[in-house]
Amino acid sequence: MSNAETARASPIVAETFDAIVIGAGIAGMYQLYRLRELGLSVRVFEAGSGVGGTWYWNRYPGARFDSESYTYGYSFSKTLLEEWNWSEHFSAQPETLRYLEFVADKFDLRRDIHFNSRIASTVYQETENCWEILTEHGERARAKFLITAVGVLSAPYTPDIPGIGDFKGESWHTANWPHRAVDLSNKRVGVIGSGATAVQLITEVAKNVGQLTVFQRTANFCVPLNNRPITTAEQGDLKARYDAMFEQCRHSFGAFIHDFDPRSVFDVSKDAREAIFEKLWHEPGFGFWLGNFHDIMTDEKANATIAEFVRKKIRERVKDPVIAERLTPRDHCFGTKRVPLESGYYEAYNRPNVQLVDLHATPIERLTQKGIKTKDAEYEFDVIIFATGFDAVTGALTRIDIRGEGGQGLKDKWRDGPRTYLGLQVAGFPNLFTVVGAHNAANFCNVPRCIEQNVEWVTACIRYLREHDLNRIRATEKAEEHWRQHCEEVVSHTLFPKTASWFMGANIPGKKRTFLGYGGGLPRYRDKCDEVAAQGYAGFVLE
Ligand code: NA7
Repeated sequence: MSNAETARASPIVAETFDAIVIGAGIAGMYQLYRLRELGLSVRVFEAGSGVGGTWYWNRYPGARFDSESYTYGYSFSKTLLEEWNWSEHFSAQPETLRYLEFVADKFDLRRDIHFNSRIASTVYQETENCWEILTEHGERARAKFLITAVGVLSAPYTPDIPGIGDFKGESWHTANWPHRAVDLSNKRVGVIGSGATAVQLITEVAKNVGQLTVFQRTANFCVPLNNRPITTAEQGDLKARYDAMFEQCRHSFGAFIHDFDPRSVFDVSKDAREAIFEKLWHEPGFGFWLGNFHDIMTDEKANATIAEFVRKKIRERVKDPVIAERLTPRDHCFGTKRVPLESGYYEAYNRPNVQLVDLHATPIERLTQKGIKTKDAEYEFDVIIFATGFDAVTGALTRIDIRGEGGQGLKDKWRDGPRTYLGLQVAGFPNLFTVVGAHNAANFCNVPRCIEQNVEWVTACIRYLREHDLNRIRATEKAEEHWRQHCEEVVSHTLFPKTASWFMGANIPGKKRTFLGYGGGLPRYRDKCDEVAAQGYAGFVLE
């Protein structure tokens, strides 16, 4: 019997709460804080042994966020904003985890969080109108409201490569990096993948590894992060500008302090355009992508101008022209895959201890006891690192056995792509809220900004139900179908659907290829959510 089956058979009596939250990352912690304010009894179940979600799991060298630190933290508490000092414009994982631990302590969150408790299943009990959850250790609990705060990129994906269990050295996925110091100096290390994670990891590891071999399938358009420490003088200035920065984020497409230039690439001369690209190239963060001409995301001809600019930069930075060409993306438009931000990534390939294997030319055939065998060679390693990404957006939910009305499974319902209403509820799953769920603006966002919007909407909804003596909220099939059509319509005007990416679910074999987020940006998404609430939760049935 599996752990989950053993647990199902166990007679443990379920504790009952007003609300259960799954996940103690940025979203789950904030949801707990807000529901406590409403006076609800809340229990958070967290798979890890500490808070932090993404920042708890992703401990690989080089891990850091690509949002400006001061726009990434919670905005809800003035004292928290005042007390916390970020040390860099783009903070690294250890500091971000310390920040989230600080928040947990400050608001005394841990007393309602049950750690080391991965949820195996959750079933809606129709007669009692409650959700019963079951952890992998066999613990049960019940609540009227269930809120999933399981993250966008939290279900690690390791490809099913033949011989994967044969390798005798050490091996991890980047999201399961060991919680101990890892010494890679003098080691022979193989990295599979070249996405945003690999780009951060490779840059850092290359500096002190014995020999590093990168197995790349698709080259990416990487752009400089331009990170630097925050000086003491800047600290005060940034704090004085918090309100203005959060307001700016509220109104920008991706909730960053960068927003698209309303002009077209072709509104300016070629020289002027190149000068703008050059200026943005030297600015910090996502400005080069999300602060660029708006039509780079909608018009292939406009996109070609910026794609060529980045290709030129790669050629300038990588000394060996063969390696430079291998690192040059030619099969997708700039920005239709998540743009990795880098701090010396291309220069890593100028080092004598780093080599790049092009998997298009020589695919991996299998893992062996000693390493990785491609079509033309066997590479021997002490350590193999899988930087192979995530079953994004839907994976963390479909890996839980979630059963709604009539025993319907969420995984079955989403076989042909996610179906949600506002990315916050699913028809047939009453009183279940999916914070940062599928078809929700939070999937293409400076995530904490969207998390706050999601959590505040859910909290207001639960408050409304309580104030009106209502016990149940469920999305109608009709509203759900309208939302699905709206999401598809919005993204059809962009270049996203043309590229195989995790945004499209295309990185997971067998997963339906469809845009998993909301392509209309945060302001438009928020307006839709607010409109629904103002109409007494139109599209939902309240009972
Ligand atoms: P990504 O962006 O999904 O990248 C995963 C990488 O792994 C990518 O280069 C893939 O190549 C590669 N991959 C996946 N499967 C294989 C197999 N079977 N063989 C070889 N290479 C493979 O994940 P990341 O963790 O880098 O980034 C995820 C997000 O985290 C990122 O967008 C940020 O928001 C933070 P492919 O491109 O599919 O050819």
